[in-house]
Amino acid sequence: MHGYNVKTLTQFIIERQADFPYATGEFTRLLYHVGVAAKLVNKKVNKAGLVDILGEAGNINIQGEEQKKLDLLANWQFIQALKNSRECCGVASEEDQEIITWDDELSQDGNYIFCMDPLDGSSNIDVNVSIGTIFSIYRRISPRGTKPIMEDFLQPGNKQVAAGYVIYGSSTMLVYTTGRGVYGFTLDPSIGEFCLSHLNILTPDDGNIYSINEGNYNHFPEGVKKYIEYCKQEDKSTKRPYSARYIGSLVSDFHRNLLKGGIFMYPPTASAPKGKLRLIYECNPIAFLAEQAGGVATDGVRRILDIQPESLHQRVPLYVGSKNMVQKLQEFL
Ligand code: P6P
Repeated sequence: MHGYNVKTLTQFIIERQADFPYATGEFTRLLYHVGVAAKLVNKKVNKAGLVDILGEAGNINIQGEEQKKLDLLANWQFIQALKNSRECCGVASEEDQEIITWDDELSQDGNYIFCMDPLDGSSNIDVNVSIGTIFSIYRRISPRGTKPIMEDFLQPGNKQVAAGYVIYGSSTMLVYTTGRGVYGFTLDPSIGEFCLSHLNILTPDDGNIYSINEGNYNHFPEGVKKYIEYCKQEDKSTKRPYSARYIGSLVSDFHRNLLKGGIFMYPPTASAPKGKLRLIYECNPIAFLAEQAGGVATDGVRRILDIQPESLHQRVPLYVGSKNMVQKLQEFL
């Protein structure tokens, strides 16, 4: 009899509930609902090629980008699940200009706020490149029983209670941290459960992969140009020249580097003088995960998690990955 010893996300969350001071099960329920939304979005992503949800949704999202239908579906799906959890009092999403709150008392009693990019890398959807959901969870600052306010969402990343991503790739994985290590769960479609597959992910201190869109090379800061040249120099003792790997989907590039070692860079460019990636729902969760796995995440000057956000959709440069690689880059910056 070949049963296999599987631990589902739900079992794991409940087991780890005891890690939480004054654990009341509220956070457990919230994370459970994130898992449900991830499974539902996965279903849609996997069928994207078949069902007519490809292509432009026609309207422009607040980023001025063509909004693809799958973006809208993923955004709606996560917001529904968060509302159903009754533990979340508000949501900040890349797809919505303003924070999302609800009028009912139960939701306003929620202790957590949720920031997300519901489907990052959506320009990759139509060409079947893996995409992802990125999320970040905070305890609210404003009193329970009221609607959350902007200050609840402008907390620095070092106040995160949890962060994670779902990668809809060759397999679908949910990777998250609550500040006690990074855990990976792989979706087993045959039982419809996320099963623990990576216990306590640690990123190598060194790697030989560098990820950056070199099309913007001419506009990079001098230090970044020098580091890229360093990556290309021959030096067997430091495994150089490194390999250039860039998918153009943050979750995919980050996930590969997290497991194998490497550095991901999105510096300021001509079209994005403050960097392209968003602090609140892209850089902060990625930085929390990177640090929990032993890596480093900086905007070139500041630790990402220490940056005090000023606005909901604020962009920052991002340099994240293996400790020694990011530190080498900082020498050039
Ligand atoms: P570029 C996708 O649109 C995204 O937001 C991230 O997932 C990805 O890392 C980045 O933009 C790619 O940007 O300018 O290199 O195409």
